[in-house]
Amino acid sequence: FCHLMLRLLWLFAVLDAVLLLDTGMLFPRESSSRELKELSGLWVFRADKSPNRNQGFERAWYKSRLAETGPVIDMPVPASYNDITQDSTLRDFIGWVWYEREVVVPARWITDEGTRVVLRVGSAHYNSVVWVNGEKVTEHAGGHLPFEAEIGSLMRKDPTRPCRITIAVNNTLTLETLPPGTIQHMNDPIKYPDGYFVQNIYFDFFNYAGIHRPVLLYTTPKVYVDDITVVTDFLDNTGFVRYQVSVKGAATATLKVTLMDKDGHCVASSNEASGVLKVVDVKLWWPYLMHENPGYLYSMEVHLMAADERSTYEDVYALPVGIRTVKVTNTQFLINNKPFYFHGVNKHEDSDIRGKGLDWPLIVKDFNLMKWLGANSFRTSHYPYAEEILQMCDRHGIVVIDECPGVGIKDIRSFGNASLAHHLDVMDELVRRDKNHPSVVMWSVANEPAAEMQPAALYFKTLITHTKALDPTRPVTFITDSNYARDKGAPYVDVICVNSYFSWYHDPGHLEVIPIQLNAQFENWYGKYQKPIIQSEYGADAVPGLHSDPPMMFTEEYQNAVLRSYHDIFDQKRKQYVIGELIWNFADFMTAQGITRVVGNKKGIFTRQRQPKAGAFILKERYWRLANETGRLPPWTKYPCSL
Ligand code: GCB
Repeated sequence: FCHLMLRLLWLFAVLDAVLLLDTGMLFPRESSSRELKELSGLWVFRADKSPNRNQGFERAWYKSRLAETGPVIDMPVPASYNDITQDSTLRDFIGWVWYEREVVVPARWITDEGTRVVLRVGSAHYNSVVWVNGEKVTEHAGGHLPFEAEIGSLMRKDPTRPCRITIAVNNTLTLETLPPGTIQHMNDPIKYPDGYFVQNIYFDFFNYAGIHRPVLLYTTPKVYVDDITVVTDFLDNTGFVRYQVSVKGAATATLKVTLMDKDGHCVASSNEASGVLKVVDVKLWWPYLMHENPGYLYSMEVHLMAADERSTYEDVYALPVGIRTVKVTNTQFLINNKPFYFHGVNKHEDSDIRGKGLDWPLIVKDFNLMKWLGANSFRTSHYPYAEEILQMCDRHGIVVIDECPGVGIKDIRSFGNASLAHHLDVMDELVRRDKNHPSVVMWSVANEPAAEMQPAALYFKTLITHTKALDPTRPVTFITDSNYARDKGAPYVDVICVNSYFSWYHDPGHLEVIPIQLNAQFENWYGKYQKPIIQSEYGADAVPGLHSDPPMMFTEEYQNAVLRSYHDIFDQKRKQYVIGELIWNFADFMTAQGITRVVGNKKGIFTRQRQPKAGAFILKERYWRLANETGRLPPWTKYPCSL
């Protein structure tokens, strides 16, 4: 009993911390009280190619139809705009681009004053300003995360007009954006044309831009469920779901909260806005290959009723809930108190033509490939991925290390107060968006920052403690490279993640250095911090179809040899404190042009078109073997029959 009380007290304490974020960012879902209208498809588009990129604002392009301001083209949404046309100046464009779409909504959305109409942008790169019928409704700094604005009242001003949505998006990166970058003006008239400037970036992926995720309109009643937070635990075969529902639009409302199992049976219920739901004979959420029934989700249905002098309001929202726990010891990562070994991949949101635009065929293909490979996890290198992807992870039991866009923090000026304040805001937005996903088991606050610089120690201490305070239920990491001087964040993290490219960037061509250098890497980090370690990146470029034996760099044989050599050391260290290995990268991806990149980064084990290189088969054999050893596979899945 005592044990149970302690559990419940813990649940209450941590939930209060998660609640510090008081406004919600619930994923828009249809229900009996909510309608949804996707604005995917063709938008009107114009890049502002004026010398200062500011003509659109100076001439107020949002005030009229975009086509009336000058030449426009068709642009699909969601998609990056870079690879859609044959125009290299649009591919490499830096500055403001303008999107526009006219929408007609059902009349009742306008006539019913008790309806809220919300415009939501899943993500746009990077800075966005949004107008409806020429009036500014919101702006947002940073890509990868959603933002929204209530626009019903504005639409009601002139119900006869269709609703014209204008979104201006600017992909310029500065020292204070995430990721950071710099704009460099080249003033030498002998070398450069007049007004020439470039965007410098410090990360290794193409700076795709545009509206990358769906834009939609959705409705809620005037009194509505604004947010739901759940924190889960279990003891023996009883599960606990501590929850909190935030209501907006009324001081009081009646709530009914019901937890349903997969078959639609109610397993627990309550009439309170917050409390603990007790689930007998709980079915836990398990990772793929760790259990015969991975990714089990309950559905928490929240039913709200409220009234004012004019009307009554009813709102319904259903949140998928997975019941599981996550803990870290000095040497282990525990999911539901069982050791979990990450055998997975690093990904990118990246593909031909659409760039970083959300694409369902690609998402489903990638999940099929990950499952084929026997991967149980991935890291969202180097920015938050679409919520639709995390929902797939919840359902399929794919474990996620959720990374914020803190990549390429290399300049000392990017450790200043303004940068830190923005980084903290981005972590707030990320935790607010992803806190309820059972698949998300750890936050990553940055990738390979220049953490040896003096201000980094305080920067990362503040950032990591802030993140832990936001969400005490998940461990926090930051990703370092093999330079030991860059350990300034290490004292504060729960898990050490290290990227290393022995025999590639260091001692290129010398495969024989891998065992000694990798061994030293692990011993040094563990010796100093006694924290579990994930090899968060390792790999080698392989141009598909390029062969040589003995292996040479850039051939499929060399990639194989690097993988095998790393795996030998992982097999020694995973018996001690190494808790995971994530290949760099799942698939080839586009980068900026440069002398080390031949049409992009070729470290994928799949090509950009998702066909396997030889390395994919090595990884497949290994991952299924690891799953058989570390997981709890039922006999009939012991080995995929294709092996
Ligand atoms: C890294 C980076 C990743 C790069 C990779 C590479 O350490 O984290 O963004 O793409 O190395 O291939 O150079």
